[in-house]
Amino acid sequence: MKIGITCYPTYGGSGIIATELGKELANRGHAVHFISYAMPARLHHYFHENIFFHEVEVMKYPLFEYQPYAISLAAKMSDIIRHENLDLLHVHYAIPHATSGYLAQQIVGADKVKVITTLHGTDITIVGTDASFLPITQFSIEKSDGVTTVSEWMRQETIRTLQIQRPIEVIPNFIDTDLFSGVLSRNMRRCQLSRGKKVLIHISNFRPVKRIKDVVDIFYRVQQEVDAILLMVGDGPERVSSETYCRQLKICDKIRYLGKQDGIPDLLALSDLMLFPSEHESFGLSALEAMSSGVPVIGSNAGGLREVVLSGETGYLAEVGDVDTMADYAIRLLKDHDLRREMGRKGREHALRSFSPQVIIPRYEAYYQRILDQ
Ligand code: GMT
Repeated sequence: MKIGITCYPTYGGSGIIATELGKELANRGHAVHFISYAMPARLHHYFHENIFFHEVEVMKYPLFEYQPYAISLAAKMSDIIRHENLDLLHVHYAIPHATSGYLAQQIVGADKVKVITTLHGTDITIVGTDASFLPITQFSIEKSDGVTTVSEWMRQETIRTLQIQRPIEVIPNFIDTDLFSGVLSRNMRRCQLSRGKKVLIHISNFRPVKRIKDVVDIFYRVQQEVDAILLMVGDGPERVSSETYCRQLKICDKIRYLGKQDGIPDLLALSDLMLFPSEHESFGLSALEAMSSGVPVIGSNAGGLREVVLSGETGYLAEVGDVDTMADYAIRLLKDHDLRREMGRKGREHALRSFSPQVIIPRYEAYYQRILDQ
């Protein structure tokens, strides 16, 4: 197939999934055309003969106080659909990609290309349901030829909040289980970060939905009982207030803010436990990366995370905001090496069985074919 993929090119989960999906499809012989305003982060230093990148440029003009990216994207999409003869366009994150996809399809003709939209989470739960976007989100989803999302919770949430009539297919996220194997690289074996202490890790975009203060509160309780450090990986609006809070608690010497990192597999291989106390997650890709690396996850009993972390087997889930219970679980796991290792082993097994590319990519291929046959 000839497939166009549009996503945010940054470090967010939706961009990562879109890029890794493109790579896997290219390995299976499909031609994959990425269309975005910048090359997706996971495509840097990666060359494949079946992968193409088309950059969307938005003309600067004094009249434009806000640059109209969505329509420049639609124009670029229509050009690539026509000249590369794309069979389908798979857009990740509804706003504005599903809208641009619909517009591009109208330009080239609905018989020329199918548009598939994957809903990733905040495109529905936070952005899409905001009054300023609601009608266009609903419209663009209903007009897509196919709609997928990453968990059953997210499917139900989309129907509940947007009253979507069209069927939504659940295809869970996947990860490269060879890359996230929990094996320390040579470079990391030399790393002096932990110095024999237990390592807790949190990875996110530091947005309010991630409940960053809870991460620090949990760690505050943990470090009173266990000799441990916390790695805070990623960056975003809550980082500064979180650092200020650590100073107030006087535990800055035990918390390392590492910012955005490429070497996530290495950092996970070094870790004993992941903290993921989000308000909700459509899926929780970082939790899956941790499990695949053999790292148990302590998180919230909310949203799609319940479909990823098996509470009591691959980690523990507690009610949103219940930092005491989460800290108790963390302390129990950090003090019991055998329990932690067993949970890590089950997490790895669960990742391999349910979320590997070998399991998930054929589901996307079959879905594409179904939509093309309609
Ligand atoms: O909030 C984020 O983590 C970023 C966001 C994105 O679109 O990049 O993540 C969402 O999509 C990921 C990939 O499907 C999911 O793993 C995350 O759970 C989801 N985030 C939320 O639902 C808050």
